[in-house]
Amino acid sequence: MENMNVEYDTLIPNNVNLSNDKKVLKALERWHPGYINWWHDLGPNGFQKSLVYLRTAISVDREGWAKFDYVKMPEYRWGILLAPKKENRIIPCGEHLGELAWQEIPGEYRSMLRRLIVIQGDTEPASIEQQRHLGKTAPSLYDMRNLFQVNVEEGRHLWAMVYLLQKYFGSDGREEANELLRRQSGSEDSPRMLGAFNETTPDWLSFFMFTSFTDRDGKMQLEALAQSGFDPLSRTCRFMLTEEAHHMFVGENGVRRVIKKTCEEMLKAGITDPYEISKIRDLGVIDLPTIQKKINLHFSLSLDLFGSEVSTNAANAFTAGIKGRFWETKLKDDHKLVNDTYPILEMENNKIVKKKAPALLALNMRLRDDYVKDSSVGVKRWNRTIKSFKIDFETKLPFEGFNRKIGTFADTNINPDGQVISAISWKKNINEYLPSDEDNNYIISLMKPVHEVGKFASWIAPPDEGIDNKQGDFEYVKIHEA
Ligand code: BYC
Ligand code: FE
Ligand code: FE
Repeated sequence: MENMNVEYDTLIPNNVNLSNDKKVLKALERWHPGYINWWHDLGPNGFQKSLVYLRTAISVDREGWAKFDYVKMPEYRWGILLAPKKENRIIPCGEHLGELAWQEIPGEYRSMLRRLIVIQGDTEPASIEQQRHLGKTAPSLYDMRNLFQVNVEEGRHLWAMVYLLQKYFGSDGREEANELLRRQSGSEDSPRMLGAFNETTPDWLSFFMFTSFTDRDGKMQLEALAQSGFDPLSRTCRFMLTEEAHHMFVGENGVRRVIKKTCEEMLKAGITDPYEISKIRDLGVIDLPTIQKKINLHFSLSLDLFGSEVSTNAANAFTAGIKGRFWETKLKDDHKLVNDTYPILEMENNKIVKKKAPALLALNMRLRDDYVKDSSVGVKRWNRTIKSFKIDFETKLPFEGFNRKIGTFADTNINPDGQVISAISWKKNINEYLPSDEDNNYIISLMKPVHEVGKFASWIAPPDEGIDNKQGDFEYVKIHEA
């Protein structure tokens, strides 16, 4: 058995025995100051000296996970943590199916692996940059704590990818690691790599939508990379997935609490029509149609993260055994897919047609389908809340072709119901589909910080349960105590 204890005596906390891997330790120690500078410049704005009630992993087994304590964010013991090795793990798909998983990089797949690891690594600091101003408008200390928990863990995910780059990719890995701190979300000259990570997250409803929908893309991509025949990547992603669950909880529950508060206030005021927008806004809550528009926006941005429906990149990665499907090992087929087909949607003469494509080429579409299924579970929960107030409204996921920039639907105007429409009609109705400036300004106007212990902003209900079973009057962030 290899030693999987977490070392805290090195500058870089880790469970990969870095104290015996001096070269990599040195490389990471050299990267560390840049990370800290980046964290101070582009990480959470303010609160760096506050004490935040954070969860830190002290070991990678189930029992070791939940250690909660007050920590200053820059002192959070992020660390490089890999899930335990599975002895004799085999490559689950592609042309190397059944061979022992690789502990070193196979030369012929080096650049493909590097690209995937760099893209994955790029999203992590990007999300922190996108969320950096939100601490200032947190609707409660509970929410502020959750935001910072997500942020420090995304920082750890960056470390996890940088470790792989530094350990396995030599000097070009080092360069890529430096580039990860140089690109910047929303920058003109050196933007983050994927579209959704250059958008802004200007308000807390956006944050909850982002963690519901975009972190869920993270989950799906990590599940696919956890199937990798490159074992260190698989183990890294398996551990990241344990954190991802909390990110999606924060998002899905956050949206649910916003919905709940809206419904409560409508009921109290005797408003049953969810489209009485101005009356509902007078109550200091966010009307359900605006919440739906936010869903439309964040869901469509997140779908773009799956790439094109038909992709040779995806086929190559699968065939190489570098990236599997969602829960690959549980699927009952030959795991090679050479002769299989998969149903896809495609634009043809301005019509949406269902077609069969070679299954290998359709792997992005397949992962996206799994993602849509996973997302719809959350939507059902939101609707259960609305229903419990007997309000006649259902949130729903827009059609997959709506508002897309990547893939077959990119150049077509399609409404949320899935009808192809004219450019004129799109322009005319855009404010019904996506949040308008007025909607966004209204939401921004609600973003007033609430720092009193146990109190919540007008537009969001308290959670049903505290973090770590804490009571409602728990001080999740000691803002001024240092
Ligand atoms: N934006 O064959 P195609 C997370 C490019 S989120 C810009 O269609 P492929 C997190 C593509 O790069 C998970 N460009 O797609 C969440 C390619 O360019 P090149 C992040 C895009 O390669 C919240 C070209 O279009 N991890 O962890 O099969 C908080 C043709 O590509 C986009 C991963 O994504 C786009 N949206 O699939 C924090 C896993 N889409 O190379 C963290 C690693 C495509 O021809 N990445 N392009 O110049 C991958 O597996 C794949 O690269 C993708 C794209 C799924 C992203
Ligand atoms: Fe992440
Ligand atoms: Fe995440």
